Amino acid sequence: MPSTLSPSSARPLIASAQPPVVLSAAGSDCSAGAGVQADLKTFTALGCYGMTALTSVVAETSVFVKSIQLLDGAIVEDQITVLLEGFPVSAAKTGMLGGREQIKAAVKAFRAYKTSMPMVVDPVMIATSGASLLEPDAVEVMTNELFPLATVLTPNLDEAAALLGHKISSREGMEDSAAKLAERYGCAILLKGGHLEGSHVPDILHENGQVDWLEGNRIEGVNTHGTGCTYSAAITAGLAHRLSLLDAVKQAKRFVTQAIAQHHHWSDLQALNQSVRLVD
Ligand code: PXL
Repeated sequence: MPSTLSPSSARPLIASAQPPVVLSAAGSDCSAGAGVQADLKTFTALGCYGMTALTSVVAETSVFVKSIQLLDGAIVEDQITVLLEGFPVSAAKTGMLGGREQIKAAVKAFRAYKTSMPMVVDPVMIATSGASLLEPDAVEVMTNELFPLATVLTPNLDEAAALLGHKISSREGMEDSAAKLAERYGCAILLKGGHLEGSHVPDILHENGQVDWLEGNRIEGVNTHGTGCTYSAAITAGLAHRLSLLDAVKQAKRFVTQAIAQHHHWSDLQALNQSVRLVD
């Protein structure tokens, strides 16, 4: 600090107000558009101190997944445990968990410290690029053991269709499906309509029998890799700031929409990826 500044006029390097602490248990996307990297950027942008428990490492870009390595359950459990033991975590989310072993480990760690902390569960199954991010035999463990910990589930239309066993292609279908999922899993459901055809991107929040639609306009021609991760991380940040679930979702939808509108153009990289894919 320069000696001409008196202590009272000096701006502290670290703000005294503590940001809420949030935790994401999810996979690593080395291209940093999705996964824990997207979560951390979102947490920071929304005034939270973000922490991560890695479940898997994915070698990918926004257009293809090259390989996936799932981490041992023991290290997944230990990361979550030390963070919940050591920090005042205000809210948590789960993203890509990958397989049965990782889901069981995360559930064991969260159950051991389950407080009234809100949990956002993003039932990640398939990447935007089309690659599977969840082993097929893990769906049952996810629904039976992880979903009961959720404050809110955030499926997209494909994930909701996989859970319900039928396609969803209209607003009426979304309303009906959100109600069915809320009843089946006993928690709030944010069903995201990004995969609906047309220029509108409506999402529906079903919470304790109350239904709210969140409207949005499609921004054409943008790679949306990572938007699901960003959305659920932004909801987690809002809940950590003690917003109601509806307000947290509204704020998160605005944040994601803005992020899509201000996307980076990596046109050279995308061209390179396309050619890598051809020879892969
Ligand atoms: O968008 C879902 C998702 C979650 N987690 C990781 C991912 C992706 C999509 O690619 O890579 C690590």
